[in-house]
Amino acid sequence: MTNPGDQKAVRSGGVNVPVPRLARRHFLAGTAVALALAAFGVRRSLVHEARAQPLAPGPALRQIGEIRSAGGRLQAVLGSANIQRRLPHATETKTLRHFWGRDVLTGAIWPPPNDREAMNPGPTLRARVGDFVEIKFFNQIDVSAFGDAGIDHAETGAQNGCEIFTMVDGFQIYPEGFGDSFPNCFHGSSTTNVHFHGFHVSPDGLGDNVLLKLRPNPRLKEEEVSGFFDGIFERTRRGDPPRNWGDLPPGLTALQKKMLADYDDAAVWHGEPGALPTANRLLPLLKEQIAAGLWPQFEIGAHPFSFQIPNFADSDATAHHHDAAAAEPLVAGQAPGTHWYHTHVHGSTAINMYHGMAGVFVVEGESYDDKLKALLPGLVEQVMIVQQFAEFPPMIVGSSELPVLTVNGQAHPTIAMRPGEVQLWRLVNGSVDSICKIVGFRADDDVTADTLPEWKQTAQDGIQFDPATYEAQPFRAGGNPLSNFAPGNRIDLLVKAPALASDTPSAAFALDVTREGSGANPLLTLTVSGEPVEMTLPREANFPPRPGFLDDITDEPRIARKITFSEDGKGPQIDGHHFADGQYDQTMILGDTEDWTLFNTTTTASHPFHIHVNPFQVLEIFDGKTLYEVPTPRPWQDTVAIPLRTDANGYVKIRHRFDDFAGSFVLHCHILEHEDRGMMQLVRVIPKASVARHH
Ligand SMILES: [Cu+2]
Repeated sequence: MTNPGDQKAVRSGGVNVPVPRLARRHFLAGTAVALALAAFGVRRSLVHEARAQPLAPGPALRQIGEIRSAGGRLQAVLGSANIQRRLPHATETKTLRHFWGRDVLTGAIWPPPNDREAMNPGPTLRARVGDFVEIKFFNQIDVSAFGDAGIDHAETGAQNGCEIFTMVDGFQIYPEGFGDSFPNCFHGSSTTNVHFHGFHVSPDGLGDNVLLKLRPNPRLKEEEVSGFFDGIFERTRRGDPPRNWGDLPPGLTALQKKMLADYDDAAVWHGEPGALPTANRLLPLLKEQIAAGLWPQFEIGAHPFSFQIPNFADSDATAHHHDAAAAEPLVAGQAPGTHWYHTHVHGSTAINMYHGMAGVFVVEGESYDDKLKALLPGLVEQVMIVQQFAEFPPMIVGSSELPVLTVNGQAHPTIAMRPGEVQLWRLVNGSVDSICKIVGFRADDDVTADTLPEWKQTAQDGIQFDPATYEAQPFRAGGNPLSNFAPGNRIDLLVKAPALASDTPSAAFALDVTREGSGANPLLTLTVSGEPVEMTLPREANFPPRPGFLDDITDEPRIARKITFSEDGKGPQIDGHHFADGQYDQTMILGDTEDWTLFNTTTTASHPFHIHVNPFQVLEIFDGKTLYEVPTPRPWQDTVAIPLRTDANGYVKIRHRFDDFAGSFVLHCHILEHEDRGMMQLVRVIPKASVARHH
């Protein structure tokens, strides 16, 4: 299947077997590497990075534009669109895709219109627990602008559905060199959606619906859908949200049906416009899925995200039952903290994340940041997203390089603090494949400061620590296989700048991180200078307690599952198979507690496991040598790197409870090349109540 925007390029003789614009010698070198990688999976060992590079303070950390909620509503327009940018260390400008945003209340636009240079994440979204999220999401990507560079030309029926990268002499690097086949391959890269990572909301309909595939339509005008979307938001606020697709405003569904019919009529198949086989047409699929009671997966041009961020009051816990409908009390709430959003269409998650299509979503709340700010008046926040930028996933163009880690689009930015100051650093690992661990601060040898900066982790994956966990700092402690900053992970740190000696006007420190397969390297620089400030890090006794719904799970697990992540020469798989469309690999019952043991048989990479909707607690983690049992109270996570196989398979044992929301969603590896290539499962939570009877 193709996109409306494809036609121009294809009709004018667009190349179906695109050739990356690289010099031939690069192809040859790249091919040898690609073949070696495909055959032996030795990617990580090819990475060489120097240890402990000297400090080289970079530019001041860019502040990403924020769209903030007001009056209980986060009102934003978010768009996916083309952008021209020069990638880090590149000389040529490329056409990439990005997220832009507009604050509906202030009219402010991100990135700023005069910004022609920077690599950008999407705007930072900031709301409070209990707020309504009202996002008008557009896909305005112009596919024809990508020319013959291999973007989304694969679904035209001319090939097997996967993106294709070929050397000038015709040798196919991808997918042949990797043995990938549709749909578990890179494909469909101009189709977008948004995953709200870390959100405890419905996975269906207008919520955190990653099964949605929003096709581009750069000609659709905002005003054609804006009024319909406002009506949907208003209904959601008064507790009567649309329950299914047929419950949407009739004018909107009529417009969607017309755009789907236009697409079916115009799409190119085997070089011929309008020749799309029935099985590939979107309008018949829509009707079929509606008849089956599903939210249809294909929409065109625009989609409204409309949901409330659940506000859990401890008093709600008295009604502890598990058949939550809209008006019923919640069993769990939304943890206030550092969450994020990113594109999540199977087949194009990696490439779109390499283009930067992700942003931070800060959820504020009384139980966490309100209390930290009360303890630390004047507390400054630094909101940071770590990303890697590239035109294509490096593996498919035969590159063994890991793209440089950037923070807010910059390599090695600098944060300035005053002596004694404490700041809250919110860090998101939005990289595609870098399993990181924060090592700590380091000073240049010639700098004398009384001490290094102090730092304490306060939250993991946007979920605040219990005071005892804050005291124990398990993710910092050596001797356990926990990594705190794999792709998908978030960490909040309270960082306290040291006092300076009287003859030292300023000092600089590197914050070092390791990446799996390489040593420690500076992620950013902290400089300390100016008038000293009196601020004190919280202690266990005054650190904010967790709200009741974040107590450790004490329910007995009803079911134990074992799930195995492997590569083993067949590509990235879970339980011995790739992602299978329409096949539920795990079905859980609403309200159940389950223990899952997640194994990793791969010797070259940890696989960061992520599941949507509900977080979990790690009980045990094993790196093939050392078993670490996590003491209670246990931290919560929504992403955990399953250690790679050493003497034995690595594993993680987790406990989770499937609260509040029935529906279909996914679990997957957060190395996004693995996800796109099939290391993902479709799962569902079903209500306990059933009319089925045996007696
Ligand atoms: Cu993986």
